[in-house]
Amino acid sequence: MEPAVSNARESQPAASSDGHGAQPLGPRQLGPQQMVQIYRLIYLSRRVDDREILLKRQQKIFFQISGAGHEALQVGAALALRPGYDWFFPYYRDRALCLGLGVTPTEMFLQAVGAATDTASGGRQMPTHWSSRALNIVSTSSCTTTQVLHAVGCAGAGRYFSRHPEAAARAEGDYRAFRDVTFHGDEVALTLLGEGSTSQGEFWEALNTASNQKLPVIFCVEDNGYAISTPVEVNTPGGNISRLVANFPNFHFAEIDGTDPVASFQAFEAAAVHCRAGLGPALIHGHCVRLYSHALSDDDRLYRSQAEREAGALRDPLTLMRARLLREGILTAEEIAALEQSLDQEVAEAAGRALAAPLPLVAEIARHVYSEDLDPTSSTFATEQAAAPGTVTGGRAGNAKSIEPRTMADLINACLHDEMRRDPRIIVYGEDVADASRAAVLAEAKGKGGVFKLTAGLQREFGSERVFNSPLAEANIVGRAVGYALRGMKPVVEIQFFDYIWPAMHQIHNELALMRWRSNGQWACPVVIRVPIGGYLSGGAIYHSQSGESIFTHIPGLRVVFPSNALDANGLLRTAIRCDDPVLFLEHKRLYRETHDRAPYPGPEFAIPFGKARIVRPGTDLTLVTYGALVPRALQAAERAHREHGIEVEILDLRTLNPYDWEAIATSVRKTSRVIVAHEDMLSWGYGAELAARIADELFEDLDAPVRRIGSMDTFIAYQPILEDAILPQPETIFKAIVDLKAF
Ligand SMILES: Cc1ncc(C[n+]2csc(CCOP(=O)(O)OP(=O)(O)O)c2C)c(N)n1
Ligand SMILES: [Mg+2]
Repeated sequence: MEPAVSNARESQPAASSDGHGAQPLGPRQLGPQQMVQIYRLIYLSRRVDDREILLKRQQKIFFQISGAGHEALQVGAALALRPGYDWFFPYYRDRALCLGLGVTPTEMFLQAVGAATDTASGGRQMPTHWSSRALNIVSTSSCTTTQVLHAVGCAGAGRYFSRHPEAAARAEGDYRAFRDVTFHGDEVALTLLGEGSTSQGEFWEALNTASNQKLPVIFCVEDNGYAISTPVEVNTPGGNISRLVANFPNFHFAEIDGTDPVASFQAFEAAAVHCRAGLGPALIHGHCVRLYSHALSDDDRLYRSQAEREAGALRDPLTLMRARLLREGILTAEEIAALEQSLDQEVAEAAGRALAAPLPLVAEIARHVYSEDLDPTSSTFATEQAAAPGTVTGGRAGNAKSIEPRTMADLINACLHDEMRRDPRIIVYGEDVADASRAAVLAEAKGKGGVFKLTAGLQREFGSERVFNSPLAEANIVGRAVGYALRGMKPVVEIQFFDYIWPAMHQIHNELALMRWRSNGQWACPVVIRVPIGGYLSGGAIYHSQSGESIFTHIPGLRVVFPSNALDANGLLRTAIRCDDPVLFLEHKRLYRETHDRAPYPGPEFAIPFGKARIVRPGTDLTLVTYGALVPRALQAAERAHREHGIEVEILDLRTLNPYDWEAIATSVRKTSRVIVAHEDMLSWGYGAELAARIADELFEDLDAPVRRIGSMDTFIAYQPILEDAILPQPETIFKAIVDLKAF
């Protein structure tokens, strides 16, 4: 029996996609109705492209990139998978896929004009940067290849929820109240990319985990032979990606003619069967053609021969499918003409509707940079008074009595234990964070639990599904976290050293932090990234001692936390985990085991709101704004200034850098009229520059002296301790600045 095919949502082949019906014996053939549907989608996609090109030339839209030549491959995928059930991580060429899944031409034109009612982004993203919550199409960026790691994380989340359905339950009091979970147990994640984009490391990082964990991800490489002007053999050694990936275990592979929609449909059906059965991922390599230039701003005559362009035109899937309908007697020429005419009409009306649509409001630009549901500065997280000291169990702190002071390392570990007990959606992964990947060894060995032992005992208590080692690949860690969090999970991941966060920077800066804003609030990924940072340890040298927090406070959408003591680390980490925004949680390595910053375990409900500075030392003569490892150094300097000069310095520990407590700074500066901003990071372009500028701007009338800054030298951190000491600010540096500024 042939399924109805009036639109893609109704055209799902029952046999393979719900996992319950009998599997087809061979590739399933498509009936006439489905063949017409395929033609309809290919034609519609092409006409939307062509209309957009016209609108761009008329300057009514501002960007255009087409899917012309890729449609057959994508339509095959759309018909084989299930929108709103399976998950989709497409790229900019995937117009025909999205039409097949149920995105309407009107929605596409609304994005092209940047309308307020653009359902994908509210006028924030270029056209073809898809997003639909209802259809499970996750917001896509312009970055080539980032999406493949999201798909892997998404598939991991689906598996996790199907094994731990209790974790999907709604819960009040934290991010879970706003992150609803749906899962089916046999859903697949489809991600698509161009052949040029397979050169990105993230592609290989995604294959790695999908293969290793047998995740139900279908990778589709849309091979049009070019990445803008660069031909395939430059990107792909040997010119064929299928040959390069062939040895990844657990994969189902198919290399197909991507201009043939039936072959494509059959390949996707077979891939989905493999994935839904839990056998592993699949990769479909479709050879298609790029019929137009890369985008409207490109001219392919500059780098392609005429003969090649003419040969490509002969493989146009639209022409091929039209000929097939005629050849197979499915439609007559007149019927095709009538169908095309009605689709032309549909496209014209859709474009007209979009051009008349309201434009976004300038007043709403800042909406959805952060969660509008849960404010981490709010009283929800002000439970410091409710602290109920108890006994720490598990992990590094062992069964220590509550009143015994514990180190920052102990109390971070204790918070992770507490929160993982409370919230089954938390997973912890990163490099070497597990006690032992080969868990059997734990019967005799203590376990690693992180190079700084901050995650010690977590795997032992919560198992290898919730606490595990990642591959040695930072983009993999953060990219997958985005995918997990999109599904409602709470990844609390570790980057082993701040110095090695850079491979993940693309994911942090371009994906994690702006998923919510770019999708106009539809998607969010409230991940916590824990990162050991800083120097003062002697011997850390260039690649184990750097700071660089201002680079991250410069990213809208990302919260940045930097505690200076054990108690704050415990309470702020709890807020980071429970809140609904992505958080970079910076842990100063030198403070991990200091004795001066220890505190008794404050109990499992102790939270500190973001954006609330702590007055470390009250004073009247001068304000010193600082954070992290400079807090104890500033305190030393202030005590000396008091002893030797009678100067009373007020020290503010900011605790969180984004948001930061402007009120506390302003109140103190109004009182003292003198201010120093001190940090360990380099002076130039550092965090202090922003604070100094704002103080000078908004508190000018209150100042009796210039705003001073203290930071490290504008170099890297050297290995030899004499050099490191000279490079980093010392208590002596701060003392001198205090005395100097007081005398100004
Ligand atoms: C990370 C990144 N680098 C560079 C670009 C600029 N860029 C956009 S598309 C593209 C070529 C992509 O080629 P391919 O993956 O083959 O996809 P196609 O456009 O051919 O479908 C490049 C270099 C980008 N968007 N993202
Ligand atoms: Mg290409």
